[in-house]
Amino acid sequence: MRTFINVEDIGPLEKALVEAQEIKNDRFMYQHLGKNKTLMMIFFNNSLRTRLSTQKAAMNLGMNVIVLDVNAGAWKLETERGVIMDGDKSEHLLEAIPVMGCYCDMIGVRSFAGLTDREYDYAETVLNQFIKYSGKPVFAMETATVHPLQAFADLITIEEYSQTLRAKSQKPKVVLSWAPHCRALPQAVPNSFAQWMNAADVDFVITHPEGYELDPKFVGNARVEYDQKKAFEGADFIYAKNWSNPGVTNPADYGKITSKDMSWTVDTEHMSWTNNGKFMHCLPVRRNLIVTDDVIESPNSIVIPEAANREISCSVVIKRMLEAL
Ligand code: AN0
Ligand code: CP
Repeated sequence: MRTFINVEDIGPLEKALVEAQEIKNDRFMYQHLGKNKTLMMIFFNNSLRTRLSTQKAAMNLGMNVIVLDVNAGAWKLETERGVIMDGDKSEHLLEAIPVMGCYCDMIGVRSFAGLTDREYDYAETVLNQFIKYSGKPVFAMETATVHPLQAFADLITIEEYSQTLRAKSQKPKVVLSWAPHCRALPQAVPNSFAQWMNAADVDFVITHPEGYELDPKFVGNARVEYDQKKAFEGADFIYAKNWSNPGVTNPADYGKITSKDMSWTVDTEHMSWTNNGKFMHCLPVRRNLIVTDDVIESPNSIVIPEAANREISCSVVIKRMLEAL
C-alpha cells in the first residue's frame, strides 16, 4: 500500500477487520517490520488522538517516529505556486516536502480544509503534493476531505459491538447525524464515515438539516433522511458529528454555518428513539452542543473504546505500508 486515503486503499474490508483483531490480540506481533524505519508525522493542525495513536501504532511496529508541528517551530510554508514570497512565509511546500521525504520511510499528513475554496479543498491539493513530491508512501491523518484512520477505527468498533446481531445474521443500523456546533468544522470525518459505511455490510442512514448535503461521491447509495427522529428509529449506532455547509446545494454556502438548530443535539430523548443504540463520536466533542452530558456519560456511549481503536486501525495501515516498502 503506497497511499491510504480512501476505503479502496485497504482492499477487502473483511480481511482488514480480521487483521485488526489479530493485531488487537497481540499489538507487537509485527514489531520486526519497522526496525530501522522512520515514520514522519506532519501536523498543520492540532490533534490529540491522531498524534498519540499513530505514534503508538508506529512504536508497536518497531518504527522510529519524528513529529513535526509545522506551525510550532518550522518555517512558515507557502503552498501556492506563482506567489512572490515577500510576506511572512520563508519556505515553499515544494522544497519542504522533498526535504522531509529524505529523512523518513513513510509520511502521515494532517492538513485540514481551509473551508473558503471548495475546489482547492476537494482537489486535496496539499495531500497530493506530498504524494507527488515526497517520494514516500503517504497516509492521511485527516486531510481536507477525508479522515480514513478514524473511519476504519469506527468500523472496527461497530463490528465489535455488533456481534450479537451478526450471530443472528442481522445487519446493524448505523446513523450518521449532523449536530450543531459553534465553529465551522470540516466535512472530512462525515465524508470518510459515509464512504466506509457504504462499503461495509451495514444498513446506513445519513440525517442532517436541508442544505447540509455531503458531496455525492461520499454519500453514494446511502439513504438520506431529513427527519432526524425517523432516521434514529431502530438505530443500533448513532454517529454524531458536526460539519460545516459542504456547498453542494448552494456553492456560496461552502464552509459556512447555515444552521445552529439545537433541536439536533443528541440527548436522552433522541437516544430513546433508537434500538438501545450506542453513541459514537470521533472526539474532540463539545458537550451540550453535539451531545448532552447524560448521553456521552451513559453506558451506551462507546466513544472511549472507539478512540482506543485508533491505535488498531493505524497499526493495520502502517503494517501494510511497511510490507510494501
Ligand atoms: C476536527 C474536525 O471536525 O474535522 C477534527 C476531528 C477529528 N474537529 C475540530 O476541529 C474541533
Ligand atoms: N478523532 C481525532 O482525529 O482526534 P484528534 O483531532 O485529537 O486527532
